[in-house]
Amino acid sequence: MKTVYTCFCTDMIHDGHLNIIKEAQKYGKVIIGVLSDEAMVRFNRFPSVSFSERFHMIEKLEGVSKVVVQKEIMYDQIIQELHPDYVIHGDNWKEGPMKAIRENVVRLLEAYGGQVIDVPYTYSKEVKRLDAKTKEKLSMPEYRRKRLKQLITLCPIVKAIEVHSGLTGLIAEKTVVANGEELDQFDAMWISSLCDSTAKGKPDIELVDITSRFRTIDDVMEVTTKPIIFDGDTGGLTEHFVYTVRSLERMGVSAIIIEDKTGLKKNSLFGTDVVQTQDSIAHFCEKIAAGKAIQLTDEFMIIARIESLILERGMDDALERAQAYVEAGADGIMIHSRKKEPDEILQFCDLFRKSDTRTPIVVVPSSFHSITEKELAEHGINIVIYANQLTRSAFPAMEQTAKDILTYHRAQEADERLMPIKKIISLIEEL
Ligand code: SPV
Ligand code: MG
Repeated sequence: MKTVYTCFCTDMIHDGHLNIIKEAQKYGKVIIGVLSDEAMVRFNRFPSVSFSERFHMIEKLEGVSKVVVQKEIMYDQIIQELHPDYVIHGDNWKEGPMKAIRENVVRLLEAYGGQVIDVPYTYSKEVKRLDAKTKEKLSMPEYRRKRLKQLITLCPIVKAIEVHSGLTGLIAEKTVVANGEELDQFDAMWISSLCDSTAKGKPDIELVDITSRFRTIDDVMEVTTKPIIFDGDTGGLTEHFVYTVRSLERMGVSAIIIEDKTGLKKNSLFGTDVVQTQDSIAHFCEKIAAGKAIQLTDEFMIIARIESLILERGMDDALERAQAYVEAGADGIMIHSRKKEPDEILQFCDLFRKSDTRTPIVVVPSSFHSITEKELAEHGINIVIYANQLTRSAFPAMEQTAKDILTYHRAQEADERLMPIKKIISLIEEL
């Protein structure tokens, strides 16, 4: 008997899946692959139920002969193992990033005369409703908050991008690329103090108050499901910081990063060009400990950011602080640098990892931007934050458009570069 293979990467079974099984049965014995959590976060969205629950859910379906694990998004390994006569899938994979997966399958099957079967995708009201329900679930505080910790265990390196509005949130949420044989997307979002302030036309000196920062988080949360890392600047007074921790935790934010500076905070990328005061180890540890003592879940993370390299205080100072902050309860360490080369960051990570293999390390490669995620991961880094690139790409584009309109006294010249009106009015889906 011939075999028909399909891969499911879903948290619930709807009519669309049942239809695929029904169609598949016409061709032979049905084998279903369940996509691993690791692959699912890159391809689709974070699974809201565990892998074993998803596996059992599919095992129980009628008409299924065998259920297997598909470890990777691309089908090379699974096809080599199963050698199916057919691979069946909804025809929605002919468009968008999923096209790369279909091409991969076609190529693999062609090698031995296998065939792809495209089944018309089931666009029913019920399918749409169930899909929206899963997505909504992921946006709820109790699901979103814990996701950063889950991702740290699942991903070789967690990739976060800066967001400062609903619109940038949507870019972080929805951008997926198909790079040859690979699909990828961002895992998390960074609410940067620099970009949140810049969007409001204000300097990055803790001037935008916490209520306004929360408002930004809320705008982002309304339209996204991915976890949020909040740039908490210095954390403010310890007496205020504890309230911030409580609020963020309640909102469903996954982590706050606070930096060991005191007094008037200036952006780190100014380095020693401006006066910046580093906090004492003892005082900063007290702040971390107070935050940890007040939080109510095990899921929320307080990450301590070390400014020693920025302020040219040396590697030993950075390492001493890292150890002290971890002992005070920090759930992670962020080490920052404004050097063009990543050497001091990598040296720090290598030395830190000699005595601490567990505490997550976060880096922000804004100035040392040539280093790849793979290299960072090889040095034990767990989270990479692209802290300001969306703001920096939008500003010159907007400025050029303003200049063009002033130069030509009309909008035609600028318009050629712009998103079509039809696209902008339909960019945001209505409920
Ligand atoms: C931010 O994005 O606001 C940061 C990172 O704190 S940096 O600007 O590099 O200091
Ligand atoms: Mg900042």
